[in-house]
This record gives sequence, structure tokens and C-alpha cells, in this order.
Amino acid sequence: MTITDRAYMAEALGLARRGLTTTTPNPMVGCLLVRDGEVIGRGWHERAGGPHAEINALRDAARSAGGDPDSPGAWRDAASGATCYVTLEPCSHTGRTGPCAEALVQAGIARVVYAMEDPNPEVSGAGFMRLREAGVEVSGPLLEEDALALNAGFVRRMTRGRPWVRCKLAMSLDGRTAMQSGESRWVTSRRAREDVQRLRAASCALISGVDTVLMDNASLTVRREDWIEAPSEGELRQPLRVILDSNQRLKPDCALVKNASPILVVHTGGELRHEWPEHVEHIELPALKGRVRVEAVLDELGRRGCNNVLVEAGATLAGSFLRRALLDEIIIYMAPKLMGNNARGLFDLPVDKMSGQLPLHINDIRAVGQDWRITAVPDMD
Ligand code: AOF
Ligand code: ZN
Repeated sequence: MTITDRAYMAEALGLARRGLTTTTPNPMVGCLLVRDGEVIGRGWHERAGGPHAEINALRDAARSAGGDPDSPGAWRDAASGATCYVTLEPCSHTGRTGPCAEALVQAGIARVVYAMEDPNPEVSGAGFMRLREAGVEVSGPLLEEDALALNAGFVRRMTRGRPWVRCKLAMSLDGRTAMQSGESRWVTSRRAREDVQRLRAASCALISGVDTVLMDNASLTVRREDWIEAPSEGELRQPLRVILDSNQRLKPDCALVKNASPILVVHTGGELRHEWPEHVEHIELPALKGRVRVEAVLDELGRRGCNNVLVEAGATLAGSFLRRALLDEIIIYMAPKLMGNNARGLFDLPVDKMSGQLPLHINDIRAVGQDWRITAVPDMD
């Protein structure tokens, strides 16, 4: 593989990323068609049910060559002999759309360079097999780590049936997140809160606890007004709002319920205590010591096709995810202020000896306005 191959694949990954807030439950996929050193087509997967990245790239190539973008004959006229750079193994199955491997073969593509294999058991390896059978040269993986990171949620759900779990927290420079009373608005600045809107928009579901929702009267939505450079109208998908409410304390009269996007209330049993509007669904899941088992929540969200979830919770719920080793990423916004020793910390952890510390590895740290955003992962070494 050459440096040129890497540059084209990097561009294909950039195209894939355009689907960040729209492709779920499908993965983000980008595709570039190149012939004689010239890019002749670009495509990415926009949404589940819509054409895959390869098809969009073939359509783009046909359109640029003055042909009919919907005609496989025009795809062949435009792209025959080209190399296809695609960030995921081309599919071989007929799902909501036809198999891309077949479309590439029919279009006369000479070589396919891929970033990663498709973890979907319906595809895994079969896409390459179909291409090779037809005499197409297949090379890869290329920039596999980047591709895996981009689709960590999809990979996790395909391989383990559960979503990728991020936990977002805000704290002061002295590591405090709320007052003793629970009051926590606002620790961070507007810029950081806008960044959180992006995180939410890239998540399939948000998980919070009933205490946080009641305390903050939070609506847990993606809001254009909190987003300085929001995408255009219609592109903001609302994540499913999942509220862990073991003892059914949530009431219909709160900001959360007033917003009409879907809510899933998870409890541990008993008759429903109120009349609820249609967008609020209740489910009963197994309990552990009187509280909903968080593992059961993740399994349920995996079954529902959630690739990425964002936990936005107080120290109790965040602590229980952390103690049970269920957090894949911890995203902390740190504000330049001090809140003092009466304020609360980030995670409830039963640690009272240095030997009980939880080591983390910091993957990324950057300034967001006046605040710092730290992305840490539990240290497995
Ligand atoms: C590709 N290119 O751009 C995408 C692929 O329901 P469907 O028909 O959209 O199929 C979804 C599956 O196809 C998804 O689970 C994944 O395995 C693959 N996604 N494959 O060749 C694409 N989005
Ligand atoms: Zn496909």
C-alpha cells in the first residue's frame, strides 16, 4: 500500500464522518473512486434505509461523467477500471439495500482498498469473497485503527450486543460537580455546553437517573439554541432519552416529558402510577439491590439498535457504571473555578485506600472556550 492509498483512505474516512449524527443503527461509511490519479466519485452513507457509501460514490461518478446516476450502465461507463477506497468491507447481503460488492463488480471496479472488515456477521468476510471471486484485487486493512475508532459503537453492538458507553461530566478545577443540595447549573461555560450538544447529537440514546432529571428539570434534548454552529434545519436527530427510575418517581409534569421526542423509562416493577403521553414508554427490567441493573439496560439498548450511548448522570449512577466496568470513555469538562470541599465529587466510589484507586489513561485533552475537555478511558494495564 502506498502513501497515496493512505491519503485517499483518509479522505474516505472524512466522508464517512459526515454521517455522524444520521446513520445509526448503521455504521458510518465513506467511499472514494479513483482512476488514473483522479478522484471520479465520492460518497458516504447518510442514513439507514438509504444507499450505501459505494452506491453514492458510483452515482456521483456517473453524474460527473454526464450519465444517469440511477443507471448501473452509467456507473460502469464512468467507473470501469477504477480503484475503490472504502472505509468498511463492501456488503454482500441484501438488507434494506442491495449488495455493494455486486454493484462494484458490475461497475467493473478493478481494485478495492478497505479500512476494516465488517463486524456484521451477515457480511464479515463474505463481501471480500464475492469481490475476489469476480477477479477484483482486494487490499487492506488500511488506517484500520481510525476506522475502528470511528465506528466503535457499531463494532461493539455487532460483537457484544451492547452499545459503546460514554459518560459526560462537568467539574471545577478542584474536581467538584455539584453543591451538596445537588444544584449544579452551571459549572461549565456556554462553549462547553455547546460541545455537549454535539456529543448528544452523535449518540443514539442518553441515559440519566431520575434524581438528576428531577433536580435539574432537564429536558435532555439536542437544542439548536445551545449550539452556536448547529447543522441546518432537519438534521438534528433526537436521541432516545432513557431514564432509570427504579421506583417510578418521575411525573408527567416535567420539562423532560413536555418535549415530545421518545423517552424510555426503566423501572423495576409495579403498576404505572400516572397516565403518560404516547412518546413515553415504560419497561420493567431486572433489579439489583432495589435498583435497575445497568447491564440489563445496555442489553436492551443493544437490542434496540443503539450503537452509542451517553450517560449524563450524577455521582451515584455514574459511579455504578464505573464500578461495574461499563464505561468505555469518560468525557470531563473542567471549568476554571473552585467549588470547595462541601461540594460533591464526580463518582461515588467506595475507595478509601490508595490501593483502591481506579487508574485512567487520558486519550485527549483540549480547550473548549475557557474550559478543558478531557477524554479518559479506564486503564486496563
Ligand atoms: C456497506 N456500505 O455504506 C454501509 C454498510 O440495512 P442495510 O441494507 O442498510 O444494511 C446495513 C448493513 O450493511 C450494516 O449493518 C453493515 O453491515 C453494512 N453497512 N455496508 O457496504 C455502507 N453502511
Ligand atoms: Zn453496502
